[in-house]
Amino acid sequence: MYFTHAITRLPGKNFAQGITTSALGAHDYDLMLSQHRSYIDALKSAGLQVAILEALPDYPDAYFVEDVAVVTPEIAVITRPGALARRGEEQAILTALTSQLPMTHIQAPGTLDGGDVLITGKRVFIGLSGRTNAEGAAQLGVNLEPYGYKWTGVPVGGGLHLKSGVNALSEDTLLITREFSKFDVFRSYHKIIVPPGEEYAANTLRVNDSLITPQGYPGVRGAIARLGLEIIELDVSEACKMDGGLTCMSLRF
Ligand code: CIR
Repeated sequence: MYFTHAITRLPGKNFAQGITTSALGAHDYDLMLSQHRSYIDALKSAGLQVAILEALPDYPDAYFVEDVAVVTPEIAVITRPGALARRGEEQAILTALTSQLPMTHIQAPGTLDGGDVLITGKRVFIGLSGRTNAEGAAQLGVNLEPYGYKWTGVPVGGGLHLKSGVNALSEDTLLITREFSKFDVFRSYHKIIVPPGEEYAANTLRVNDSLITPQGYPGVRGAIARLGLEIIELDVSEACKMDGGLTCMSLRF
């Protein structure tokens, strides 16, 4: 969880044409840009050097860069996004990562979205979701095993991604929805269970000594404040309308 770099991508004017299941009202591009700028500022204030890539007009969801690569200190695995409309975004991340790390790719028929990949230390939980299939999960696992990682598939059920419902606040503490907290695979972790109605805030991002959390979830804020880390609250209403959140908008390494 100690990172030095992040990659982000600017949302495009057509960001509202991305995939969404939410009906949370009208979209506002200027507001999206200013919220995205605040997000970048938060990453910088947590100590990261932040690359900002240009918007991709053909891919309105491309600013959710987390989904197109899984980056560990040892290797970058370029994904094969599960949504057809997003297939191709992964090519556009290559140049940003090429100089940094050895690289490998998820191959067809595997599909994998980075939003389904939760890494704590050398443990990797891979959500089996509408976006990530068993083949994609296994390919990621096999690519990481040589570096000492152990992986487990986790059925995601109705949500978009695994990290829509569970994220690591430290190597042994998870912020987790009640539903995921019942899963045996998470039994050895301390768990902070998000209060009912605050499930969106399970997508809280630990960066170095900061926790970046969505604004407007007082129960989660109160619970995570006890960890003694700096809390940065951000309004991410526009990304939320597109089914995205804080982890989704960057790659950290
Ligand atoms: C999608 O449906 O793919 C985007 N609208 C949202 C992706 C959010 N990404 C993430 O949770 N990692």
